[in-house]
Amino acid sequence: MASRGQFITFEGTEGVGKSTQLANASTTLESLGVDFIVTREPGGTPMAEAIRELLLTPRDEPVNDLTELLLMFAARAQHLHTRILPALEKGQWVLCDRFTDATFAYQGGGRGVSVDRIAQLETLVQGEVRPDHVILLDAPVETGMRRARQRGELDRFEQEAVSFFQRIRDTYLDRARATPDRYSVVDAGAPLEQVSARVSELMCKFHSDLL
Ligand code: Z5A
Repeated sequence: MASRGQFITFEGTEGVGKSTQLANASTTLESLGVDFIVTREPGGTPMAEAIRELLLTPRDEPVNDLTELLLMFAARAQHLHTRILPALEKGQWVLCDRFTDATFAYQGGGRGVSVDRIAQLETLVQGEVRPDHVILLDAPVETGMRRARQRGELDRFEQEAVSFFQRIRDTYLDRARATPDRYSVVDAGAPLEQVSARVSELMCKFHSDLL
């Protein structure tokens, strides 16, 4: 029977380069002969992608914080149980663009939902499942916002103020300090070649640690 795959998530404030580094990490894993899937949250299955659409679309109706939180976890339940866990059980690695750290950062740090409430839903939906490694791409908020804004139209989250993203960055960094074994904090404000080299190095390390 194949050993369980590694579950690796990519986190950070908007525009820090998660998509770019997921592609870079994929190239490295291919060169190592690792079988893997790439996915994202919210989303990753047709139903969870439909929930993503609900969450990201700017709307006139104010969105209640609890509604937003429950939709994040509804999408996660579908994604985790129908896509992520089956892949891990087959021995595939899972590279995921955001996971529950984003909920602690955005809904917790950003919106002010209590950590206890998020932790209760984390246990309900995930049981003991947590990422094996979290790559936290960290850069000044303005750097990521500038990069993201060059892309054009802003989604419902991207329309928030700098202070919202600053609280998110602070929450991510606090979480990384609290469990340093699980987090790799990468300076995402550095030139692209440097960030990519560091992320590739981490992929090689996670692979060699299992040999
Ligand atoms: N959300 C939430 O609230 N709660 C949750 O639990 C979850 C999510 C799971 C969607 O996420 C929203 O959902 C998100 C949080 C919320 N909202 N926000 N903000 P998303 O991940 O799809 O959206 P995003 O954070 O806005 O990601 P993004 O804008 O797609 O950015 P990215 O993937 O981190 O960056 P990128 O596309 O790789 O790079 C952006 C540009 O910068 C691009 O032109 C690159 O070529 C360039 N780039 C990348 N790296 C560099 C370096 N090092 N130097 C120079 N230029 C660079």
